[in-house]
Amino acid sequence: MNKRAESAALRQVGLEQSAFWMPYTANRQFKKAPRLLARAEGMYYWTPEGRQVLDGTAGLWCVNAGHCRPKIVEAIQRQAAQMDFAPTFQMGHPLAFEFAERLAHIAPPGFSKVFFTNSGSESADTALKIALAYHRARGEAQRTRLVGRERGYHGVNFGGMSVGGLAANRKAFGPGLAGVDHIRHTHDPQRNSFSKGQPRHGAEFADDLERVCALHDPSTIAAVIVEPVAGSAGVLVPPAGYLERLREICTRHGILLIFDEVITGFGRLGHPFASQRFGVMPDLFTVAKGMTNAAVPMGAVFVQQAIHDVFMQGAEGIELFHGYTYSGHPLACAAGIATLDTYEEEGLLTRVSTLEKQFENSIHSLKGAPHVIDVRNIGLMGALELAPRPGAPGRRAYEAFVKAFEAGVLVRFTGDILAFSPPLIIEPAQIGRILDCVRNALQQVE
Ligand code: PXG
Repeated sequence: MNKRAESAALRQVGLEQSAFWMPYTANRQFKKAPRLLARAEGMYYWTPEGRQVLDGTAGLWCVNAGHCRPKIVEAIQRQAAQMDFAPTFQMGHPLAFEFAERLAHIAPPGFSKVFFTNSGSESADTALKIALAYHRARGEAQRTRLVGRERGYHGVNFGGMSVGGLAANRKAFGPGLAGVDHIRHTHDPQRNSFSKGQPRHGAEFADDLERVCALHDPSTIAAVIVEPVAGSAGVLVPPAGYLERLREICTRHGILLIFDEVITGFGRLGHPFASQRFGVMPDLFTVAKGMTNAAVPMGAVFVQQAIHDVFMQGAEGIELFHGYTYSGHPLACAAGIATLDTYEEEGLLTRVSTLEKQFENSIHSLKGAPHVIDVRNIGLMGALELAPRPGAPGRRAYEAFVKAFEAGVLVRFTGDILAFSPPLIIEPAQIGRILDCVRNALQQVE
């Protein structure tokens, strides 16, 4: 379909009555004034009318190598024609083995096993289940409690929702998993606002885990799950020393530490994974998004060899009664291998270290712009927090987002926070353009 026919077809649908119940969207508001994207390449989207939009969010924190990269496109096309699907339950296909090997190769030492899922949500639930089953296999079946953190996001399935700590994502859906508790979040605007990189204050927030341990008896706790940098909550960067202390407490009590690297993985912080940036190793970590450059949905859990080995004892048989029809889907594996090739050829997993300072300076130059009460950043993740408009929380960020989109820049808003996570191929001038555009948008918002 040519561009004109395409937009005509979209108009005919009559979006207000559309069958599409959109995820995480104010459906009635959106359908009255839709914002559609029809094509993408590199750093840009195009609307159905052909208007170019600079992508300041890498889609949804996921298109790390930029859009429609030729190698990835070709790999998917080739694989779709060669073998569309093959089971990975008691069967296999070479690409799944190859991709797992390639992933283990870029992971920190020891993470030699990879369990495939199809999304970040499935990765979180898979990691939690592996943690429970691991303790049981070692004869510590009493370790059934799971600990998350306030303002954490681990997807929307029941496990991830239960350990998650964003109230809006939980309140409509009942009590969630039993045996879940939360430690406090790390946000401390009084001491840490306008921090560049890791905030100075707040390592002691990790001690809140000791409170939870004392309350429940640490020998009942299976795992603690946190995002190394909380993304969805609006880029909450861990205070210096915080992750180290969390690691130390978990180790002392025999609790597994799970990092949710769905956003931080694949180069966002200038290293393949955030654990490498912070020099703190979890026992398990989850990924998705940038794993296939988002071209085909896929996620995974990386597992330490020693944890995996616990499952490989005893009589032979299915060691972990868990998996998805599409675990290791051929199209996703083909996309993933081509994604890793692209990352390697262009040095994208470490490129952010060359962009980080300029990004930091650009985003912090908005200190003093209208409504801005905090600026925070690390790697190629950043957030501007706005003072809420009295009586209308969230409106300012929404209106700034719409204004920026109309001016040709896509950013992300959540509550009164504007978040930035551009593709890792971004050029310095494009960083400047995104933030200039947002500055203009803020000047137009009441
Ligand atoms: N863990 C983390 C840390 C995430 O950020 C998930 C799990 C769930 O992944 P799936 O693939 O099931 O969606 C995520 C997803 C946003 C935003 O702008 C963030 C996500 C998804 C959509 C929007 O805050 N993160």
